[in-house]
Amino acid sequence: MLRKIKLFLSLIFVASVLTVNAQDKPLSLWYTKPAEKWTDALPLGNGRLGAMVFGGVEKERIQFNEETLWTGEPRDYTRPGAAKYLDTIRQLIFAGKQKEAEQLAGEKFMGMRSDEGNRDAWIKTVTSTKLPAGDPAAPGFNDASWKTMPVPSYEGWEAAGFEGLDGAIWMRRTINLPADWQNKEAVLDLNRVRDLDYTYVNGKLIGTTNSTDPRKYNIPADVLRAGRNTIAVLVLNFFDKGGIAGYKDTTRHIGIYTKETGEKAKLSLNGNWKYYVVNDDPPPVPRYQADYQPFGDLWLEFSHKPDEGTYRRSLNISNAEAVTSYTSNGVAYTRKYLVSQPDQAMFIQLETNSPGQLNFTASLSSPHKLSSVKTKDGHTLSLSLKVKNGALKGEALLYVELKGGTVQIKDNKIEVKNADEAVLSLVAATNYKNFKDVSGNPVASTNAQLNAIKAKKFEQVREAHVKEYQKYFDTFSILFQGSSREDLPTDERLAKFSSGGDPSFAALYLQYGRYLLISSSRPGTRPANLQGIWNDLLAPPWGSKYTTNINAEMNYWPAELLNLSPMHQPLFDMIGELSQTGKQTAKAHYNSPGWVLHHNTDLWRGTAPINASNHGIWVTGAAWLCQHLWEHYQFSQDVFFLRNKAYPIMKEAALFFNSFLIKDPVSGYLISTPSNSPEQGGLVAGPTMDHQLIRDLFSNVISASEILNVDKAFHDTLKIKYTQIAPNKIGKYGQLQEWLQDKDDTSNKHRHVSHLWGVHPGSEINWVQTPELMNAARQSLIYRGDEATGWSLGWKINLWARFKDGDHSFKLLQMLLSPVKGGAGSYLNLFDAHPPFQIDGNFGGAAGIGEMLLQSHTGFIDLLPALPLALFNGEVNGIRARGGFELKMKWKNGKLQQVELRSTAGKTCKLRYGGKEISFPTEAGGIYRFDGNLEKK
Ligand code: FUC
Repeated sequence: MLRKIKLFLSLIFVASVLTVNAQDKPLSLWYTKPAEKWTDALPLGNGRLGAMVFGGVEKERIQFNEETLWTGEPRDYTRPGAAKYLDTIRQLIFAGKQKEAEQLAGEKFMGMRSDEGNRDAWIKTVTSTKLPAGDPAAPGFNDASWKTMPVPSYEGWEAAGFEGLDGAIWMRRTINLPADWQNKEAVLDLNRVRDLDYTYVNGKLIGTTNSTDPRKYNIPADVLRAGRNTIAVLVLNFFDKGGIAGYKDTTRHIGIYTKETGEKAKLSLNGNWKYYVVNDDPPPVPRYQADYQPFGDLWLEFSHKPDEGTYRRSLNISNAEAVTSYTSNGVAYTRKYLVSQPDQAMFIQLETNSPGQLNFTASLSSPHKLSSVKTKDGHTLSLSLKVKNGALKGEALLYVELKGGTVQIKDNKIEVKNADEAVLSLVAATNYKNFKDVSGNPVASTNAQLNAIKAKKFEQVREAHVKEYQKYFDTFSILFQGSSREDLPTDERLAKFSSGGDPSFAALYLQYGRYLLISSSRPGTRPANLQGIWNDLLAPPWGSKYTTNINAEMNYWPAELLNLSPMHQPLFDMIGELSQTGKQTAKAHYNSPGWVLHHNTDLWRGTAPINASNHGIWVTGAAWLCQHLWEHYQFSQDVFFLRNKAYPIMKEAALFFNSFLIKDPVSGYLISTPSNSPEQGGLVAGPTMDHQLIRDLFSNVISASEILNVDKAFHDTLKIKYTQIAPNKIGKYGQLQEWLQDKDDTSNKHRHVSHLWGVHPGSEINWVQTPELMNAARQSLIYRGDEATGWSLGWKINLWARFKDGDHSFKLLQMLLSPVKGGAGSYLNLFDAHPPFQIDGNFGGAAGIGEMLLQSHTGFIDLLPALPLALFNGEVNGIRARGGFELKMKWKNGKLQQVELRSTAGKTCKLRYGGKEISFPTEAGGIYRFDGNLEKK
């Protein structure tokens, strides 16, 4: 009876969810098979904890993250004395000596890397380590007890199941050679090895290389034998991808050939090689910035298989819950997964419709070398870890609660037998407190987190979770009508989207972008990094950190427009922290007041230039981030925020540029130098993008100081300087110049379209005020072409929307929403592929669809400014406009039918549609309705 009541109550609950959001059904990603790859798995998150659910039946993997687990430690990233070289670098650039400028900057101007370990000593140790069984290079060595790994591994042996393996590793194999190879000179071709190798044939050292050069080693005539020959390589991998990498082109094999017959008679050495880890603790490699880390994996094992055709896994983004369901021998099994913000934990409820039939084991593991799993009590496992080469430690607890059945823990594995239902709770924490302080206690934190939820029932935490999530998600809804493929699994929909039809898939994609932002950037957490909060790799691409010359900002393009303003807060918090560290960098590197940020930052809020000087010295990160503060004010009209949070930081950023800008000796304009147009063309004077960014910052600081009635003198200075900054220029090909000189290459297809910043996300170039520049910018984008990496497609979608070419914009959306085939597109879980996975494209794409429907960057609210044919029928509710407005719109056959506008700040509203403009005063809280001709209703 109790069960029936519960079922009834949960049906009511589901029904109420449906009425809250009429689009529940389309708002799901679903599949008919479990995830094979990480990018097939479904993401969950509460801004701090992230999880990737694979949905396996016999073996379920839930990979999880905690957003503060990074490598590194709090430290000063600036290079003392760097500023001494600034003038010389500038003079070299002005004298046309770019390479010299880059070299000097590379040596004297980049930030400080973390400490290097004693590599030479380690190499000495590992190369002289004797194995008890003898010399592994020797032909007679017995490697029967060694395991095997596939060779070559272009993406590193990590990709072949050896995640986290760095160190000194022997790799061996034998090969039978024809009798007539004896006494012949030969070549051993391994191509790339990461990083250093000592390569032996039949016990003789034939080569060693410590670079990325291809390995083609000569084998002297007296080395090869008829029959069995032994190849042994001691591979030393210091960091990141390891092993014999071979050829990227997989049709080319590594191998061996005689000089006489040449490469065409090469015998392949591809295949399984024996390996033995001599030492997996190489000394630290100096790093400019830190890497975001995976935390661990939760594994569930079942000893049954699904009945044919019954399996389904899904992610419902209207309530942030994943479900895996199937029947096995006619018994139904359902797992529900959620990551709760109110309860700061992941919960998995496992149910069956046949009481007593639930049997499974649950265990924890971690890719971190310094990690261990222990049994805490009869219901709880703990996972403790420490990041290698860093200050952070992590702790996770997995707790199980049953209805019926028994639980016991054996060999650190939870065993559940004959249960009716089980609920697993996972909590995790680190010792990170803030970017300067790692004195937290993760054991105490996780104990407290678990104690707070132990007594709660799953339905209770689920209800609180859904309520909290929908507070954000339900502020916006969207419908694109037309033929739909909602009845197909998401992977099939994705495969078909670019061939047309299925406009509701675009709506799903937009809402998925909002889902991902809510899941990776809740108020009080760290901002979404390059992968949001989802990462399974110890050495993720670009450290999965924050690249500020496009990627970090793109993550937040949907925040205001698509009604997720609270999700913007973590970025503002980070900007506040960067303004502190950036002050030290401004002083040490430029001897300037204010704050500066270059093209990357990390958990520790590094602001100094990193990597190569030709692209690492890019000075306008703070200007771009400050645009987000101003945009938040624009959309919210929140003067308190402007006065207390935004303006002080914006002003400090402007103070930096006020001192940094110098007079161009040729044109006399104020220019930004040294810098670069991300990430091409090298170190230059006056890239167009910088000037657009600095003008934007100056103009926003000027407006803010007028609104707040402060800093009159500084306001006046900026007003003068604003007019002296080098202007946008149209070049000889009708293009918008990317650089100060008219030197654009019209065949340049580079992914960055930095000089179009003024079109989007900036606004100084637009059809109303600067139509010539708008045309030139459009021409530049035509030259750049459509093909691009994921985030670059995301940017171009927004740009074509600003050019008011909805169809072109949609075409790029179709490219972004295509299955990954080597290039850009989307993975099966609709994560954006740069490739590899980078979340920015998801956010850029979502915002771009919004820009097709509404733009408000020129003082007017433009309704349906770039509506593509493919989205000719639809409605949106909750889209936001600058000035403090929220809109509800319906359109049919490409024509606006009705619009309802809510004013949140009581400002005058200017609407524009179909060549008609209207302007009217509003009252805060007022609602204003119009028909498709902007006539009042
Ligand atoms: C910038 C881009 C790359 C990549 C990286 C994270 O450096 O140029 O394409 O997105 O950031």
